[in-house]
Amino acid sequence: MNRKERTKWFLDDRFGMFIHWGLYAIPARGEWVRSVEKISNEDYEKYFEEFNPSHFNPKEWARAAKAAGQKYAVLTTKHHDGFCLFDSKLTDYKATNTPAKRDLIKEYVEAFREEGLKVGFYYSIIDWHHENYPAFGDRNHPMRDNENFRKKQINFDQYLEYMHGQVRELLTNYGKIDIMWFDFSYDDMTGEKWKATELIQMIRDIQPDIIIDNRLGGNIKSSNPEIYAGDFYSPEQIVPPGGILDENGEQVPWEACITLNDNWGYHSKDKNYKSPKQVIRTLVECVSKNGNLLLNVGPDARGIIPQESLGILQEVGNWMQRNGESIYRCKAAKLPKPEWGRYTQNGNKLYAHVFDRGIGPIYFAGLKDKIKKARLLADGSELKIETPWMAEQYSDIESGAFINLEGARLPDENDT
Ligand code: FUL
Repeated sequence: MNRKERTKWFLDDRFGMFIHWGLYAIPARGEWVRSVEKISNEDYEKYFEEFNPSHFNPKEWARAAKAAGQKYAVLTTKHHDGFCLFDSKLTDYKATNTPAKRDLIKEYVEAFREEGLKVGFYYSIIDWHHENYPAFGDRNHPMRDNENFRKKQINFDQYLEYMHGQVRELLTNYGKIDIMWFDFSYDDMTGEKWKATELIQMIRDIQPDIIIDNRLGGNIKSSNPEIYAGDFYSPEQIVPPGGILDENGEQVPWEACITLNDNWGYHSKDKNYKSPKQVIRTLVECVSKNGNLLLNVGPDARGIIPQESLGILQEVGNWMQRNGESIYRCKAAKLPKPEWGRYTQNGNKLYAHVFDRGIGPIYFAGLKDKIKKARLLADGSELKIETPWMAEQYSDIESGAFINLEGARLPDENDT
């Protein structure tokens, strides 16, 4: 399988749930807390000793994702703090050794599969806990930022063996996995420092169809994009203007990962939540530029997704129920960017997502001939076409409706 074939389902599905969860949910100040606050090994240890997510029920997470219209999920199997939610034979630093005493990844995979969702693993190649992980401590690489480690002699090869071994475990012990989401390589760490070629080869040997993100190789450009660039790009907290093109000007698969508030991991004081409307717009924005949206939730120490996040997901789900047709299997339309919103397209159906009502009819510039039929997607009602290229009535995205223009010949891939 080549990248195009591997990523087909992914680009059709368009919308996924990112889940950041680990020991850092206990201090509840975000997933970087250990590095940012320079917490020592000993002090961080207390979270390991007390980790006991009494309300952990991944079936509920899966149901929330499904109800929101999300088709896949990606969960942190190990974040930068090195704590493993899975039962790795290669470390004691894992959920089965905490009071939780469970392989949380196993339960996650089963629950999400049961709801018919695709399953992904986030895995941090950074590891602040492993004794052979380098103690970068400068401003650009505040990776561990811990005095205890600064002068320590390390054997990086041993870390690589551990890291590769854990990836092998993850892809061997939990059945078919759909996405491997590595995080992250910084500029001076080329893919080869992580032995990325070898790693990717191993992954493809175990799970040939899995898709892999682009974070193994830093910003290194490779002559073999299948290897270093991964299967998809992973812009963070941003929807790249114009989508993402490769050196030849071809669209490449991408997925914007975006938080619901300002943190990935649970933060008890962060109430800066986006509105459901903003989230819907962002999803539309991604699809209108050929991208996916991986929307994050950060469950708390008990394993519960914050109420605010659940509320947003529910509203997005209501919208998706009526309008999902304009998201799944859709892509960018080859039309000039409209003033009133965004287009998505699936075959000869053009979806006009109206962001701003304005006062008059809306105009569809660039169509090859006149519109034959226009309907509100949310209820199927007829829309009056005033002149061949203008629709007089329309609703807006807030009320969950927009126009489905059928029949007009649209510029397609063969049009220049
Ligand atoms: C970043 C990480 O450092 C964050 O903690 C988060 O996991 C985000 C998705 O990727 O690079």
